[in-house]
Amino acid sequence: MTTRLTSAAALPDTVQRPAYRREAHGPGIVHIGLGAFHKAHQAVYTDDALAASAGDWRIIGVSLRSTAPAEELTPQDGLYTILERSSGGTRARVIGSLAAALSLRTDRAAVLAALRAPTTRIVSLTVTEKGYGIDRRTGGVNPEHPAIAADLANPDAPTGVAGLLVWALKARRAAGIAPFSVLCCDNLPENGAMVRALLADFARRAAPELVDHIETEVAFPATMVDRITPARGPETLQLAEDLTGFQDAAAVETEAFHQWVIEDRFPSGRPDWAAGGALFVEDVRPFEEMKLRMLNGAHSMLAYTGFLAGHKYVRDVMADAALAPLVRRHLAAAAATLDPLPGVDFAAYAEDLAQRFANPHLAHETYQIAMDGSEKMPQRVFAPALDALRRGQSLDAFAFATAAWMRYTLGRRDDGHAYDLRDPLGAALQRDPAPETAVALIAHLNSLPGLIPEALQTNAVWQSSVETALNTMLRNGM
Ligand code: CS2
Repeated sequence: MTTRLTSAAALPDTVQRPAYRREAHGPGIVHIGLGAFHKAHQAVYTDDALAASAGDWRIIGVSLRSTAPAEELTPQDGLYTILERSSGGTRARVIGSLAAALSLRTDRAAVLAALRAPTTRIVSLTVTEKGYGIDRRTGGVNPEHPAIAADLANPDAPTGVAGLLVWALKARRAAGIAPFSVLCCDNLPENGAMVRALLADFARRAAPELVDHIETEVAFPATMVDRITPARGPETLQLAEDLTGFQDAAAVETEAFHQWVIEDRFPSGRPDWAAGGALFVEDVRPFEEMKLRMLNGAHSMLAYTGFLAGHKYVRDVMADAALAPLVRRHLAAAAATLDPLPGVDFAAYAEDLAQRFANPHLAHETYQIAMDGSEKMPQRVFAPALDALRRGQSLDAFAFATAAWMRYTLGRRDDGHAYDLRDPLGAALQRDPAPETAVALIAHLNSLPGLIPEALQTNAVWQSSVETALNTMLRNGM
């Protein structure tokens, strides 16, 4: 029987391992959202930074609800394998940047202590779009979000992102400890400013004396993050064991490509993430728009169409001769809504994306990407549609993607087989009885407050384009 991964010492030479003495580096980051994406992205950049330039920047990883990441990682002293899968083969690498893995549910005191510790100079976040509890209409908190509601009622026992961070910033300020920088790594537009507005609004309701501190003294650098990282498949752990010779309960699969563009505002310092290839810029916005509209927009479009057309994985959609051209059309339409970005060729970026989506070694489920559509469609599809409208460009690609998402919200396939929507708005999206015509379905989704922009709803070209596509999908099947 193979032994469990607990040390990098005995790994075969084919496996890249931490090129630094782990115990010589103290923690400097608390990361909230200890999922596959963090393990395949920020933790890898930090591993490179520690190897290149040292520093006390190891990461204390925290899960807010699940206990699984801590249970998998703690017996392995925080070590885990990433499998980089491309046409060139699979490369295994063991990452050492995690100093500890905690769960808020079972390690509450340790999490709070880490957030308060003067050594913590950055708190980074990957909690997915729905994890924050933002009301997109106001930019402030959504008081109906479960964690926001719980934490506003009981700010001294926080459970969600806003509650925890405001609690920690307050405790630090009272103790004379400088605030940490807050680094949002989720696929949200202007993610730094968005989280700042969220925390300021939470504070306005729970700790008003802190609003000014949050707005003027805490840094919220914006980021664009990219690495396609599917949920772990049944063969991931076996593959990790085959390549490393050790049993690893925490292995993740990802692609070879990775990108991180960061606004360089870290008053209390930061790791040398440029060593791992991170790009530091003045203004992240153009990069983030490009990525949200092209990669994520096309992803959502192909997830809804692909799932309903019976394709389990993204790569299967790209192998479908009817759907692949629609994905390329979407990429081109999204690119046309962007201002030129010096040094970036959008056509080449689109081609790279099509290749990445087609990666035959990545088992990325369309159903995974289809999740949380109400949180994703605004920045991925509606925002570029509004820009296309302003620019007098065709709306067809965005209307088609919207029709596919609308069709998906019915929660049943063409053959009647039902599936779970997995969307925080779930109950509101699905009306009972279900709308039977395209017009009725569009009217229902248009009526949900703050979801589909007015300017689209009142535009006759948009309406008819969505209706035509949706009618075809309903009558003829995806
Ligand atoms: C995907 C993203 O699940 C999704 O919604 O579009 O997770 C995507 O894979 C990443 O943003 C790639 O960087």
